[in-house]
Amino acid sequence: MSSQDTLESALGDLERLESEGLAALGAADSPEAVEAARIEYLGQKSGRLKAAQERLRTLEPSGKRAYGQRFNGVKQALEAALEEARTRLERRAVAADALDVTLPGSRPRLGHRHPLTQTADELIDLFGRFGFSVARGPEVEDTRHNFDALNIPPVHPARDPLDNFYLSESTMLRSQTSTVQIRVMEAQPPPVRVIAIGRVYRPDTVDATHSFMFHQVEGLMVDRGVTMADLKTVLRLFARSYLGQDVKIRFRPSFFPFTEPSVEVDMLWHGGDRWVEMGGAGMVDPNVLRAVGYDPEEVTGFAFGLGIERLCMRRHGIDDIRLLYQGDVRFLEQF
Ligand code: FA5
Repeated sequence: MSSQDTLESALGDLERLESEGLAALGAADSPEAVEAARIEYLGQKSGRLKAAQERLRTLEPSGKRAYGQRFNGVKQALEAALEEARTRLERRAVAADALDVTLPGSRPRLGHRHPLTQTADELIDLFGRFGFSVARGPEVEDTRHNFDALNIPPVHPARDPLDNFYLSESTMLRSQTSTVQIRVMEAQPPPVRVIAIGRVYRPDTVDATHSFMFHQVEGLMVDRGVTMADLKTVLRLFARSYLGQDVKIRFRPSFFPFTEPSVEVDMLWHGGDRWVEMGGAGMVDPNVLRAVGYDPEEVTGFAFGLGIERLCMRRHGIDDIRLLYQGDVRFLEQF
């Protein structure tokens, strides 16, 4: 009778072990809690399952079989519950790393075009409306395009190594976009009506209106009967369209080897008490037309080259050219 009781109470203990173990593993909410439950129930040294297994020895032989079967069932149930608890935590860790679609979104920070690029795009648009298409030329130029074909002879002071970035005796970083005039005329017969926009390089001392690298917009129009009046009209129209109807510009007689006559174009700076040079211009010199195989008796032309930085500065009230190259977002954001 007493061995029967022992089996009964042993089976009862197994039952409790199972339900408590399943509850503990089911409730374990962290890797630490799962591990603690594992040690308590399935621990090899002093786990409760181990103790239940040892109890087998104390039972009457007649009860061993029933107890052993039940024990195996409990063991399998607890091992399965441990496995399940581990999988559950793993899944939750993966989910925590993944995108939480309930969080408020963070807006990507969109940039915009640099003010100089904006200016260049507007120039292309404006001159496009005057019938000018866009031409391009290389920044690494040969001295023939930068000087010779522009009627600048080898002895001319503009070719001084101190005033240019030479790469070799016959190649250089172009010092002006006038090079593109030559490239365009070499490539096509008249009539021509193009602008060229790009970087130019000069070892100038940097100050509020000078940089060693800057941008120019070159304009060239060659056709029958083109006159200085056309040049002045186009530049005035352009200045009013880009800088505002009230902008004041003036033309001063000047000299460029590749134009005759030549002028310098100034704009009244913001604040209104100072003239700043916007560019040079003039009627294409007959020598230049001849050098590219055009007949100066047939066609005439005008050309101009304007500093894009200064146009951009005048338009936006920027007082120092260096601001355009510093990449300071607080400055750039304003345009
Ligand atoms: C020229 O470069 C001539 N090629 C312009 C030209 C074209 C004349 C076609 C006739 C026919 P100039 O060196 O003056 O000219 O430069 C033109 C403009 O570039 C200047 O008026 C100024 O606006 C700008 N510029 C000149 N040097 C710098 C500099 N270091 N930094 C910023 N802008 C400059």
